[in-house]
Amino acid sequence: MQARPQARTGANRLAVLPHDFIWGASTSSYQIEGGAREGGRGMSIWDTHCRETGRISGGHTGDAACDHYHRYAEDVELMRRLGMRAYRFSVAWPRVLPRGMGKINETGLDFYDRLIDELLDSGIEPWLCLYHWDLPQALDDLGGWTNRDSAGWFADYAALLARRYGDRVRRFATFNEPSVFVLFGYGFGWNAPGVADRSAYFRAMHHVNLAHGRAVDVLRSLAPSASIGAIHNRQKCLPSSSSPEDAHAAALLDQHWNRAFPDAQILGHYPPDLAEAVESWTRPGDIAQICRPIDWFGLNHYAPIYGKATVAPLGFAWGDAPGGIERTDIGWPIHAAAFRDELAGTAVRYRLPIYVLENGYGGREQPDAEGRIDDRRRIDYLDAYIGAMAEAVALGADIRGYFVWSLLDNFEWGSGYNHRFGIVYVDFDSQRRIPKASAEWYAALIRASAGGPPRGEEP
Ligand code: IFM
Repeated sequence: MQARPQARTGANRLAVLPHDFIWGASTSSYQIEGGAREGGRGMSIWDTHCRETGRISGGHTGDAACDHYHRYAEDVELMRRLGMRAYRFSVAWPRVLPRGMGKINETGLDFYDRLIDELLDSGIEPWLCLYHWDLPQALDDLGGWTNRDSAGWFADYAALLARRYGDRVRRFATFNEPSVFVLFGYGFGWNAPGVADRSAYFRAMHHVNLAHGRAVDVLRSLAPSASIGAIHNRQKCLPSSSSPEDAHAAALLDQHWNRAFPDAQILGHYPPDLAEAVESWTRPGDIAQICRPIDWFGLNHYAPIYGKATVAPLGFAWGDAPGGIERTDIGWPIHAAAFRDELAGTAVRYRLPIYVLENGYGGREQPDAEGRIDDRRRIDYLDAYIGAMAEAVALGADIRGYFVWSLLDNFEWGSGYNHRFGIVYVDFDSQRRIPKASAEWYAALIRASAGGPPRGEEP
């Protein structure tokens, strides 16, 4: 490890955080595990997508990723040394159910047994996310999320995980960023399964919401002491120009990106401009099935996003940020006050305890001649964003934890291995891990932050 820097988000600024505030890190199965052909794992839609020419920068795949499938103990030890209290990971559905349903793969289940036990032995609380985008290919062959049966497939998968891990895992999340994988996977066709179709998009949206509600019920009945949430990206949607058409597109983007899932799941209705399109896929009782009580809101945030007017198929397009804005190395705008506002707005809108389950800086850093990675710009970003989170707490938002994205540099979807989000550098040739300066900074911040006021009752 490198020399220990002091946390700059000084103890004063963090004194508003509750004394048992949870500091952790998040990852996801396809992005780090590798071992794609090992232990009986089935194919996922990302295995397929990565093999389609031109989909992923450099033709990269998650076949090896960070080799976490074999190196999980080393990764847990890293987190322990950094002082993390919690780790959010996802289970690869095709690793435990190679065809998505039916025959169970014990070898796959054993892997997560070992990971969970290693975490618990190290004093790190496991936060298990059921779905971070790697749908079994066999289910996609049946229509994937566009098939209404997907809600039942997901409920059965949730039951398997609750029965197997519910004795040791208390924190369960249903989906990570449903609006991203549904919009990019079925609306724009950029992500797996690469579909760009208006009807498929709205069907998938509704079925993912149904699957969420079904899974919440299953988890409650099979793991009665579980604390259950869902993870949504919340980002300010701004117009990419001063035209009224772009202003309208940004407002529409907000309904699709920020509200289609949490409004349905927590408030029991779809945003106004989506309701009619979803209606044709809705059956009596669906909204009640979707809107099941949950215990917390998992919030992911990186940067504002920009809407641009277009006619088809959804009435908005992904716009560029205007010039003159400070950006991360990979080009995402840096705007910490927007994070504060999203946190404060989410607290008021949904009235649930919030855990920040993703926030981080995308860079391209490489080790220097001495093998050190001095990622100052990531530290500056994290310092500003964690400070903004503390401001939201001071404004009254009930925020109970922060998980940095990500523990490790990993497979960043369409960008392959070119964008690095880790606080720990990964040399993808040797699989050597090198904690960056930001890892030491984060460890110092965790040490410095203990000691705020107690908070309300834990769900
Ligand atoms: O890497 C992703 C993650 O899988 C979902 N949220 C955003 C991250 C950075 O793009």
